Amino acid sequence: MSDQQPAVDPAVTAVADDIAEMDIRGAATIADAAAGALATQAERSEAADPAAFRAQLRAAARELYETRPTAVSLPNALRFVLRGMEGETVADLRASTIDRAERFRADLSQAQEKLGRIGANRLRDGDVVMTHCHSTDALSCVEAAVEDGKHVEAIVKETRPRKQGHITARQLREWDVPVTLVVDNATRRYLDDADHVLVGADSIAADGSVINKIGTSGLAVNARERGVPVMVAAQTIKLHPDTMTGHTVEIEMRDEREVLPEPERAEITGGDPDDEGFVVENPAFDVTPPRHVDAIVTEHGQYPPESIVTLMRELFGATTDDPWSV
Ligand code: RI2
Repeated sequence: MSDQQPAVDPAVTAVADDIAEMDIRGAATIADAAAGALATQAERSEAADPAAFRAQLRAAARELYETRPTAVSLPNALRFVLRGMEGETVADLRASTIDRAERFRADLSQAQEKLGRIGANRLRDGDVVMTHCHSTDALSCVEAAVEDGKHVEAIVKETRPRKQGHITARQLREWDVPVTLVVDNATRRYLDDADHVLVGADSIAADGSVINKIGTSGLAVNARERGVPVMVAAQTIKLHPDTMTGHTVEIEMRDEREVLPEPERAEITGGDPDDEGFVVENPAFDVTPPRHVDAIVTEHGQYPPESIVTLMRELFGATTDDPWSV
């Protein structure tokens, strides 16, 4: 059977591996890389006929789809590109797929710029934002505010276990934004110094729930208690259309070694790798209910979380399909 599997180009497999390992990470960046990988598959395909070409593209999309389950930007990107694959010949299919992927990538970066300009309107001169993880959508709001001549400062949460706060801090320093880095446990104390909580999203559900890096929900609850508004910056590629029909968003559970390296584990268990009484869990995301979110900022404007479903219906219709599983 295996020799009948459509050939997926090694460059696509390399992108899929990088997404799974988080060398390529962040919902928008993953979507961009996945669209680029489908274009590469189209470019390099040696399929002899249109059916074989389509099967290869679907197989490539499947491999990319199976890397990480939570950020809906990935299936949304794959769907968008595969739906644009049109033509009666291999040459036409190739050209239409590459065009569609290029359009997707251009739209993505434009959407982020627009979103940033809208989000920047919420930031006043002298404001302090508290960030969690590393979100290019969230940082585009700070970038636009700085371009507008506003002085913005940031309290950057480290974000265990992978410390993406370091990426945020590096980016902000490149823009000359003053940064205070704090451990996640210091959140509540430093909320007193913040004017906004500013985070991104991996997926947004139809009821306005925000699925983002683990720790976001606790941050939002604390912010509500402290009276600090919570702003979620999310391009519409993060809207999860399946949630309109009752599906839930799968929360990715990652390898425990991200939390506890093996030598440290051995210190706890006395070197017993089969100690059933000791468990490490590593969920990558959590769900922040809409009541703890003040605004979702998209490239179409800002929305109270409860009304995001209207935008979702408008952009995605009522149903979705998985063209890679045909
Ligand atoms: P942008 C990240 O997930 C973070 O949760 C971040 O808030 C979100 O993606 C959105 O990032 P991970 O890939 O699309 O680090 O705004 O697990 O860049």
